[in-house]
Amino acid sequence: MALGKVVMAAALAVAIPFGALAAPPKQDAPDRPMSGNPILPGWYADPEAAVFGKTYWIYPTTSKPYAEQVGFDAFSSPDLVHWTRHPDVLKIEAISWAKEALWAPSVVEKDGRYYFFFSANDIKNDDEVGGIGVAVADKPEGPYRDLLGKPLVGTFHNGAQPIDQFVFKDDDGAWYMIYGGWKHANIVRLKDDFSGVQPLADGTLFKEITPAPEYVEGSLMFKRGGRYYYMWSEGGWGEPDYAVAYAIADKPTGPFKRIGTILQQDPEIATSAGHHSLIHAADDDSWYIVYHRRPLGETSRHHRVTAIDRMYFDAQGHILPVKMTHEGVPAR
Ligand code: FUB
Repeated sequence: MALGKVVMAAALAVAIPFGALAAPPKQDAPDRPMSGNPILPGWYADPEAAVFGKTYWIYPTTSKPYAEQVGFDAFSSPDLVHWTRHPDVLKIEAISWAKEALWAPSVVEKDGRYYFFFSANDIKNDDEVGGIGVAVADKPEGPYRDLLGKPLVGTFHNGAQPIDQFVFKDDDGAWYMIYGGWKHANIVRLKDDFSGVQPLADGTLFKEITPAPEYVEGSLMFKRGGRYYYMWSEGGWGEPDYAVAYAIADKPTGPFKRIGTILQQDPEIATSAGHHSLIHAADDDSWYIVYHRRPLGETSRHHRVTAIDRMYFDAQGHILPVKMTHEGVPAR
């Protein structure tokens, strides 16, 4: 299984000429077992998908009232169909400065260690303690311990609430973090030991890259065909019209121009679809979108489930609208 997490797509992109491998939506592998949707049991949101070695991982937010969001579970699978729960891979007791609202993991491997970026406390101003933190472990399943003993980003910059971070490694080895709630997004370049931020090429530390007035939160970046794709969530996550949109640019710092919506509610399937991540299988250039959605008939904003479906590009490299399903994806 030759697979790479989307944050490793810089290396993969060399082998994928832009637009050369476009594929229309299709129903494939009818003989293989299907994952079904949702793929995780229980209320889980903001799923971060990763591939470490030959194992698929999902690190979600536990979707509960904020005061009860005091830990993270992880899930692993050999085939995208059979998932094993790893409870409490990061507990709030391991983060001295966090008290609630543990959200939106972004997990990467670097030099044989695993780094778990998270948001905590849902801070509303710079007087509150909280923001984006980072924890570290020797194994994907943890246990993770706080790396810094304080937030990595603990204040507002350019109006962006410090939440919903996504960590991205570029071709040249530079690590970037894209983040931000409250309708503003920033990009920062991380120090190599993830202990803080260092100046971007233009000298700024926190560069605003808000791609469109519709931007709300849930940033994600990947590289394909030498270009940078920026994806994000729009609307309110408690509302049915939560959705995912995207833009493309020649640099990770943009400028980005919104192209369109690719994931949104379907009256036959679910509402409130958003805050996603991606898996890219390099061997057959297939892409999977892992996202949360609200089952039809559910009204509690915390009742969000994690689902997986295929994502396709057209010949120009544009992302085609995702068809949400109850069937999910075939085993691989
Ligand atoms: O799960 C908590 C928050 O809901 C996330 O930070 C947002 O992106 C939204 O999904």
